[in-house]
Amino acid sequence: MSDFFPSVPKIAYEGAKSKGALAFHFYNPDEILLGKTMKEHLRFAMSWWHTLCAEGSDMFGSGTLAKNYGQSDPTAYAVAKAEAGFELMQKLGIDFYCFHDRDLAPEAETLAATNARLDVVADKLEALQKGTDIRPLWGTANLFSNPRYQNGAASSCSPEVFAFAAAQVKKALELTVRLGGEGYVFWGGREGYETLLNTNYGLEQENIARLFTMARDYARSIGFKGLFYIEPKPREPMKHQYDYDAATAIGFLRKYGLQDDFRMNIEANHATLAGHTFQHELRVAREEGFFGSIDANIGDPLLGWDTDQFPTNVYDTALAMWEVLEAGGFKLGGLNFDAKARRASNTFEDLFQAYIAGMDSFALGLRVAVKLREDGRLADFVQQRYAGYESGLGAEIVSGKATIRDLETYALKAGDVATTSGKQEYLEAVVNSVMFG
Ligand code: XLS
Ligand code: NI
Ligand code: NI
Repeated sequence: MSDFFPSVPKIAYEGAKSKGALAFHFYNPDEILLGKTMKEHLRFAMSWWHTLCAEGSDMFGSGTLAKNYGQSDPTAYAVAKAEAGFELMQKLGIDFYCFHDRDLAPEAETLAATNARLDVVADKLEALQKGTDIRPLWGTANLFSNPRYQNGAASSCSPEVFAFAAAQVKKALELTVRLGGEGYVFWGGREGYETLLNTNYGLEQENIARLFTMARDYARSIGFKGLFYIEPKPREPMKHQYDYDAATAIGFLRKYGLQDDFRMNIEANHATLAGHTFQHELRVAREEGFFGSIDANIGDPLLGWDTDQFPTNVYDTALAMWEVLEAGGFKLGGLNFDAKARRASNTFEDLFQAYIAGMDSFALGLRVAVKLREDGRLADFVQQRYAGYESGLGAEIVSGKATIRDLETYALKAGDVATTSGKQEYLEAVVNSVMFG
């Protein structure tokens, strides 16, 4: 193992009572809950971009934590970054990573030279993975940073740009397959528009579907067995992002016949930007049969952009893990920390503590979700609330037997109906009693 983080030991589970600052308090990887280890339930992943690349720069100032790993040559830097990433994952006991092509290695003068650089990094990653369980949870292509993508990638007005995007996706798929990746993500990047005055909305939508279809067919042809994901996000960077939320993205996939290969990658902060809760987006994905993977982070309720903070709100993680358990758990997906330590948390120790905080928060969320299921009051309440549809009039509606005329006859005779209480406050108190009881 490399030694980029000498002050950080291998992080161990020390239990809730421990005050250790570099230890897990709730995440006990080997502990069995509902027949699976916590590690199998949670399938944590490291995000290459925030963790190994982002130095904390913002609109007003440069980075606060240098991440050049002692290298100035771009290829040597990319290789050192891979070593640092493996050290971090191994110290935290994380088995998955997520990457954009451009996180692995910076772009060179030409696409061919960039691809050659990526091959060097892929050799290194293959060597580092050997003898470990570490592999990509998913790969993706960065189709938004380079200025050529100013008008979008697949949704660009320029076929030349479309071709560059396709070439990047092809290479990113090859890397994902070569490294044993279990998924491939499309986050919309700049797929959207600023004004309809210059936009052919219909053609842009179709072209996005064309790129997805090409990618799916090519990936299958080179042996990719994993899942594709769309990661919905509204408002940023384009004012109108096409994959606004899960419902929108699912409708798109169904329209273009992509529903068998694609699932959702739900990011908490993107959900809140869309005016939804994290749980809502997971519920939509689950109920529609599109539950897939999660980008684990949290936004700031006072800010209107993607702050990508490490998740520490246990109420949110508990309700998210409730949805994950109801979906039958992760299959190929997992919990990717698409999150960065705050700019003023400017040491590598802070980065480890941020991961520990996030992993412990999801571990707590899992523990609460398991208890909520065992407690049963929430599920029982919902079952009772809709019990009317199990017999009599309700069963006739559900089975399609009742016609609109039958229902009118019924309503005319009934006079009026009794209302039932939704009991929201009681249910919120039940959640608290399970969390803290
Ligand atoms: C940006 C997205 C991005 C995706 C991968 O907001 O969260 O990081 O996860 O392209
Ligand atoms: Ni994300
Ligand atoms: Ni995001």
